[in-house]
Amino acid sequence: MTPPSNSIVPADAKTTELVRSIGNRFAVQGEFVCGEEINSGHINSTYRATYEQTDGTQQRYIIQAINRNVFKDPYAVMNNVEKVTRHINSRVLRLKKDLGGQTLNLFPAREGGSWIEDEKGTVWRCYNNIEGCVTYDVVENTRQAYQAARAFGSFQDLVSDLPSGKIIETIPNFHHTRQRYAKLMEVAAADPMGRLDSVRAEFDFIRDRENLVGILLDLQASGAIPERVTHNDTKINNVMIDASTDEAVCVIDLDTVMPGLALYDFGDMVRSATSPAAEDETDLSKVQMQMPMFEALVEGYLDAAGSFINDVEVDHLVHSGKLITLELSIRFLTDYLEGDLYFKTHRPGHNLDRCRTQLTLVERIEEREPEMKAFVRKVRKPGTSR
Ligand code: GN1
Ligand code: MG
Repeated sequence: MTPPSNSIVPADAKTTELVRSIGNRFAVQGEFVCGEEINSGHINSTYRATYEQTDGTQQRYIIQAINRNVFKDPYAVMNNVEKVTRHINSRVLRLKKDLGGQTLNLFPAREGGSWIEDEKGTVWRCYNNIEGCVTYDVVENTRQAYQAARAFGSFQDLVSDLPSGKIIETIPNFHHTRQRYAKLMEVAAADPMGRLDSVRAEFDFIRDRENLVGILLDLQASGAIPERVTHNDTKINNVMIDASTDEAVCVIDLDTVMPGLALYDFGDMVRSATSPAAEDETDLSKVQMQMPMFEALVEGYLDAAGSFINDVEVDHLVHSGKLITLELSIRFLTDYLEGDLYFKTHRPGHNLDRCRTQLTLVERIEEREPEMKAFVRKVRKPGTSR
């Protein structure tokens, strides 16, 4: 939640006033000092508020507005976040399995409950700021990749005994790649913005890979891979990394914690951590699948999750990276064809640029698939755990 310094937007008077008025409705301590917008993430709006304590120290909080266009039932999101944070905090205390000293906590609203609703119907919540940490949109070294993957693996472990019945599916079929593909076909057929002709190459690239979209769903239906409670948004900038030690401290962005497949989480790590290029890079020659980063992800993830994931899941670690990268390219292209309704965009063609980087990464993964699979087999032999 503390992003790289370049994504913090200096506050204007309007933002300051917004942060002050929302912040003051939560049970935060001290006098309001300042508020700033944190411009990361494509869905919610995030701000940081600083309050001065009576002893002169400063306390910071993260204040976030839930995007109701994406999360149709923000109360269900808050139900899940309450359950997950409570569960993790009690398990961390119980097992003394502290992932670095800080966990995510919701601050109660003054009027009661863990969220407030403003006059426009927007639901807001307030978290502690994870101090001394940064997030990376692009991983800088293999230690960060290892640490992030281990943190997401530990997260899956921590929520593994949270009954999935307690968690509401806030975005149904979120990673149902076959449905994502079908939606793209539907939108392309209607072509509401008249953009299809300009994206024929991207569209055909995706269509050529239709055979990939059902592989994990079929394995799930056959019982070969189990449904688990998973994070579902394991983009690498959703791990808070200690700025001085590069150690992962805390996993954030719990809005899509839902029943899902462990492989969707691993796949999104591959998508977001193996390339040195930004998600919206326009120079596609910069997009690469860096083998050392992939290896660090496998090591970190298996160190934390190797004892509970099964051999079929291990066999599909590489596939999951390719699949989730393809899935996100499908989602970005669908949104581009629909007129940019879902993801926040900051320039014309932004979703198309994002789609192109994903497709390039799919190609880079395909080129190195045998090497990647061989590495997984070397690290984890069938029938063993790690
Ligand atoms: C969205 O807002 P953010 O960055 O946490 C999206 C993810 C995508 C991601 C791509 C609810 O996440 O699924 O992988 O963008 N979240 C939702 O950067 O759709
Ligand atoms: Mg998210």
